Amino acid sequence: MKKVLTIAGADPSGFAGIQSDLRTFEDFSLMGLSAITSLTAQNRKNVKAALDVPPAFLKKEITTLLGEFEIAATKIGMLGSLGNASMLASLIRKRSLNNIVLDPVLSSTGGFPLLEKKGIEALKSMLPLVTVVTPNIPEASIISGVMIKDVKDMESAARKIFSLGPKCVLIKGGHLKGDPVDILYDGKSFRYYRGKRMKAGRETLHGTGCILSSAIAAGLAKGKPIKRAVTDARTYLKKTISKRSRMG
Ligand code: PXL
Repeated sequence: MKKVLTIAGADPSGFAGIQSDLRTFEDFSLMGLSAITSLTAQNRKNVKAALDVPPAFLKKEITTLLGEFEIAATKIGMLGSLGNASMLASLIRKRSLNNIVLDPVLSSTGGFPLLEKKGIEALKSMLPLVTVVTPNIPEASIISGVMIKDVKDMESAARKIFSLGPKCVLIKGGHLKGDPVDILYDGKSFRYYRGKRMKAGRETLHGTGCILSSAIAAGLAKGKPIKRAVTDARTYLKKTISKRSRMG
C-alpha cells in the first residue's frame, strides 16, 4: 500500500491537522504516516493554545519514518515555529522527498497564529521543492506582497508565488466576496474552479484547507497528474464537508 506523510499540527477536535489528514488518506485507500509539529488545545470554534515541538524532535520524527518507509507524497501544514520551518526547509532539500503539497498555514480561521511571523521567509524558502502550494487569500497576500481584492489580484499573486519556485500554485478564493473562485497556475495558464458559496459558520470551515491539501497529496501519491489531483480533491472536499457537518 502506498504511504503518504503529513507534517502538521495535532488538532484534538479532529477536524483539522494530523487527525483530519489521516482520515483523508484512509478515504483514498492509502496508508497515512504523520509527524507532529505542534500540539494544540482547541475545539471547532477556537484555538486556545499551541505547544510547538522542538525542531530536533520533529526532525527525529521524520527521519525515523524515512528510515523504514518509502513515501509517495507529503503534505506540509501548520509548522508553528521558525525553528520547525527552517529545519524542515533544510531537511526536504537534503532528503529526496517528492510530491510535496505545502499548505502555508499562518493562522487559524479564528485568528490564532499557527506560524511565528519570522517563520514566513523559511516557509517561502521551501517553495522551489514544492509540487503544489495551496494558500488562501490572506496567505497568498502575505507570501506575494499583493493585496488581493479580486480575481485579477489573485492572478498576479499566483504569478509572484510561482516565481518563488513551486510547480503549481492553487489560490483558494473563499475569503473574497461572492461565489468563490479558486485558481490554479502552472506557469503557463490559469485554471478557474468556480464554486457556490456555502452558508457555513466557522465550525464548518474549520479544517477545510487541511482536507483539500491532504486530498491533493493523496492524488499525487496515486500517480495522478496535478490538475486531476486538484479536481478530485475539490470533489472529495465537497462531499466531506457535508458528511462532517452531519456529524454535529
Ligand atoms: O486550518 C488550519 C489549521 C491547520 N492545522 C492545525 C490547525 C488549523 C486550524 O485551526 O489547528 C493543527
